[in-house]
Amino acid sequence: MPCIIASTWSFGAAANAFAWPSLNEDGALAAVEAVCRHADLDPAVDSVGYGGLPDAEGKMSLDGAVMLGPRAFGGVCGLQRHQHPASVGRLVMERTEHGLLCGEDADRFADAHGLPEADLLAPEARRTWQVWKDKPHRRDESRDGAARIRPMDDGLGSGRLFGHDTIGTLALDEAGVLAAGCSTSGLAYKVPGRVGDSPIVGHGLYAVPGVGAATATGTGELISGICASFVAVDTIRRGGSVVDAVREVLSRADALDGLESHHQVGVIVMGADGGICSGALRGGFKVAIHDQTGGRVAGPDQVARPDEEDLPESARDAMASGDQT
Ligand code: SD4
Repeated sequence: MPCIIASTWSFGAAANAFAWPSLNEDGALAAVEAVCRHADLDPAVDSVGYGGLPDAEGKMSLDGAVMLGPRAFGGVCGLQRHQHPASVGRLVMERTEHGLLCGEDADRFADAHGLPEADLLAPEARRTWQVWKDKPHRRDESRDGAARIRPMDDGLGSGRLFGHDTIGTLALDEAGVLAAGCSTSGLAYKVPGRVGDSPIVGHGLYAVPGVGAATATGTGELISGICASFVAVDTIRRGGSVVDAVREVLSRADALDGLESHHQVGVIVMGADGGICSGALRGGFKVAIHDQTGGRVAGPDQVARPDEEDLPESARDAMASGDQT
């Protein structure tokens, strides 16, 4: 079986390379956990975990999960004192009868399993939040609303996704085991308590042994609304290809009411044979793939709205000035 890891965004390339030995030595579950942990820890990636942007009150809260199949998944949401939600999710999967723990109880669960506490808010992220908080907001902007910024990836691995904070990853190991993982600090300046798609099976990630796996990134509410990862894997289960699976997700995303220019849905689908297809509602999404031949970063195979490849000029200016409101 060809071993392969595929992760969202170009910063996934460094995480894939870090996780590659785990895939070969410890299998697909260890690999997706390692990918998530690498992205969580890299403060140069202002996109996931430490270095990510906090909620509207300046608090960091992390969501994440791992999944091997419909009877083997675990996640946490609203983690505030521990750095690696996918690792805590793995413990939920392996040590409990449950699938998802939330908030302070998830942190207490991590404490009970000996995971170290960490300060999740990087000084640079705190400064960025402070600027956002102190800035007079226009009347049509909610101070309690998440940043209305579409994640854009220059493909250089910089991880500058501006207000979006997720890694989603899929791995297939030599034994043919498929695994999926997600880790995120969610949307910047989200309403405290908000949980997106990333820790929820069928939304941010899904896997069915011998069938396929999928992960999604972008605007969590849209991804949840179409159960994007479930739809992708179920398309394969019903006889479709990975290409069909991506097409199905994108056509459902594209048909949603009230789409705005900052909305994005990115998806990666992996078949049981390691075949991969990726797609995005709009341009700006990147996929990092690592196999025996090495690592590479590519644009999505399908884009539902290719004429909306680039952000409007005004949004680019805001990004260039670091204005994440
Ligand atoms: C969320 N889907 O919490 C995540 C954020 C994300 O690129 O993927 N950003 O909504």
